Amino acid sequence: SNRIAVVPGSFDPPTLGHLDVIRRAAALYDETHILVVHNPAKEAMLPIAQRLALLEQSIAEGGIEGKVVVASWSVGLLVDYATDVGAGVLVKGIRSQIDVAYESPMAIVNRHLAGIETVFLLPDPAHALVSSSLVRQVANLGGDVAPFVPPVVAAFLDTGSRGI
Ligand code: COD
Repeated sequence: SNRIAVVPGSFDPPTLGHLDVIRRAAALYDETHILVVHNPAKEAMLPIAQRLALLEQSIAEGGIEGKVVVASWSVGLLVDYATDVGAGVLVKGIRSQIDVAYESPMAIVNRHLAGIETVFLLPDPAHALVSSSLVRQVANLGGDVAPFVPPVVAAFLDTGSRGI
């Protein structure tokens, strides 16, 4: 069904850019699954369980309306999760041409694998330059991440409760 969408990502940590895409997806679809996927290409900062908790709190704090489910996926293809929950659409946020180049081959493969379409959403330009990797760098060097992340994420990173 195309009424159910999956928004996949590393969300390490969730940013205001992620929240912008989540808000737009939740307004478009009857049911939106935010799926935390382990990306083996990136060195992780937060454990998956922590990312799930921060996403749930950010979504509640952001007053995002609609049916939103937060889940994680670590075995098998992303499209297997989508098929399992009856989703016909993956939603990805596009910051720049680099995202288009990175996402396009995956979108074609996912359509071949499972007939699942990928919908690209453009963020509010105010958040278009924010990335989790930027936030990880600023946090690791002791800088203030508050302009880039939901308040609950800023509070979590500020308290140094990451255990590093
Ligand atoms: N503005 C708008 N969109 C944004 C912003 C921003 N500031 N920041 C991030 N986004 C978007 C990203 O473009 C992406 O769509 C999403 O939010 C998540 O971003 P990240 O950085 O948290 O996640 P990524 O880029 O590490 O994505 C990881 C995935 C696991 C989703 C990705 O690698 C993927 O789809 N993998 C497929 C796994 C699979 O099944 N492979 C086989 C077939 S290809």
